[in-house]
Amino acid sequence: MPREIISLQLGQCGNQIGMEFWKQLCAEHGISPEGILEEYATEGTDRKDVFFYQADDEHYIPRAVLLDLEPRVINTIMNSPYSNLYNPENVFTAKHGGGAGNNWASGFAQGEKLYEEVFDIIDREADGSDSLEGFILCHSIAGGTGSGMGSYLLERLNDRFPKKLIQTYSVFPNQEETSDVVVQPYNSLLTLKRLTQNADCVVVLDNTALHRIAAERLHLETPNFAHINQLVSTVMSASTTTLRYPGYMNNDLIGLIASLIPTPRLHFLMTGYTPLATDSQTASVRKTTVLDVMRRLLQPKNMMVSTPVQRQANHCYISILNIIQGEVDPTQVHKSLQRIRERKLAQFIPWGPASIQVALSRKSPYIQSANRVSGLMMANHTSISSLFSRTLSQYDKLRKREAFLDQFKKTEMFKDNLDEFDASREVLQQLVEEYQAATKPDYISWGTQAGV
Ligand SMILES: Nc1nc2c(ncn2[C@@H]2O[C@H](COP(=O)(O)OP(=O)(O)OP(=O)(O)O)[C@@H](O)[C@H]2O)c(=O)[nH]1
Ligand SMILES: [Mg+2]
Repeated sequence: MPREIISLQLGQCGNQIGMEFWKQLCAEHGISPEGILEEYATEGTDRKDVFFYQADDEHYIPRAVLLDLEPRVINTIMNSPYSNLYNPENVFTAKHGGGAGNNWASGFAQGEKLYEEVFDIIDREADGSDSLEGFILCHSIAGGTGSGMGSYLLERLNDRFPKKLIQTYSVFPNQEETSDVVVQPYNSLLTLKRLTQNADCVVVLDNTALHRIAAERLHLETPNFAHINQLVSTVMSASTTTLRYPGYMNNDLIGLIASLIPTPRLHFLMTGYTPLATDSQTASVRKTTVLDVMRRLLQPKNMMVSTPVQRQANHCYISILNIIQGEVDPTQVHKSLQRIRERKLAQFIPWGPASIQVALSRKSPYIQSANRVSGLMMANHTSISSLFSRTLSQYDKLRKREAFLDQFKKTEMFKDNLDEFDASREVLQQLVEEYQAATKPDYISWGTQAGV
């Protein structure tokens, strides 16, 4: 029985990364941009039906819903070679087409108004699956549509599908760029409340780190979104390989999440991937081994989140899952883990049994790769909380000056008071404290002490 997953892509960023994800999935499964199985794609042991369904004429169609409040990005997709891939009934752009103007409150309010139309699509898609496991939401947290309407969708998905999992791929803004979006901290804070309360698992994609990795590792002077989204789609596709190429473990989303998230709120994951494109130039002089890959995955510079992983005091791993693809002898895995333990390369939480989990996964037979072995690390690490602390302090600065609140006050939610800001701040502050508490041995009793 397939455990199907419906993906919802929202706003500019959500649709742009979603687009790259589907391109990559098509390539890996031998599906043409029109949704037709390529002649060479005869190796039928992959599981396409988690992410695709077949139409009456056997076309493969993504279980994807494309949503935006402005038409530009979706029009680009619909004018690309992949325009016939998607179910046109699942493509929705708001009629007025004005977007949410980088304003969370506007995105949220528009989401409320479009509730019927949007959930007609989502319900139909859900009814069309045999055994729906959950949803994947792709969006950014800093704009208006992906963040505001995304927040609204997360709340409603929770009500309407209480038993289904919700995983998000959430893009965090680049901190090193002086942004033209002054209200980013407001939008991020309000979204992070929903990501904390209404999602089961958030894969954090941090534009700051992605930008740095693209510049340093891919030797690009000025990386653009196309380069960065290449990294994003690599991570997104690698993180779903165990679902698409089933092996002996982590064959469904719940298994993946259960192995990484021991306590419900600490569900924000970092990722790392190796080797990246130019690393493979060294392939001719180096034989990639499992130990190489696992060791490199533990280096902070490979993490796609801008927190120095090991250098920070006290911070530690709650869990690690390495998804290793390629020609791997399982005994190598065992030896590598032993070596990593001996060298104490990873610092784990003091309150639970912790170790690096490894899933060996098959990879697409249709894509050539220069490397024998590649790996994705998905890690639950307490230093992710430094991203939230940063958002809190940026928010506090703006809020103290009562800066840029006018647009928010024009909306229903904020017209009488700013309570929603205070509530969101509270939730995020609590989250930071919980991550802090998780670095200590008595974390298990923290919930009762803190009264949450
Ligand atoms: N990685 C990545 N980040 C993006 C991309 N497009 C936008 N972003 C980031 O997303 C944030 C802005 O959000 P958008 O997705 O453009 O906004 P939106 O959801 O369309 O909302 P509005 O346009 O305000 O209605 C900024 O932090 C951008 O850096 C993309 O293609 N890739
Ligand atoms: Mg937009």
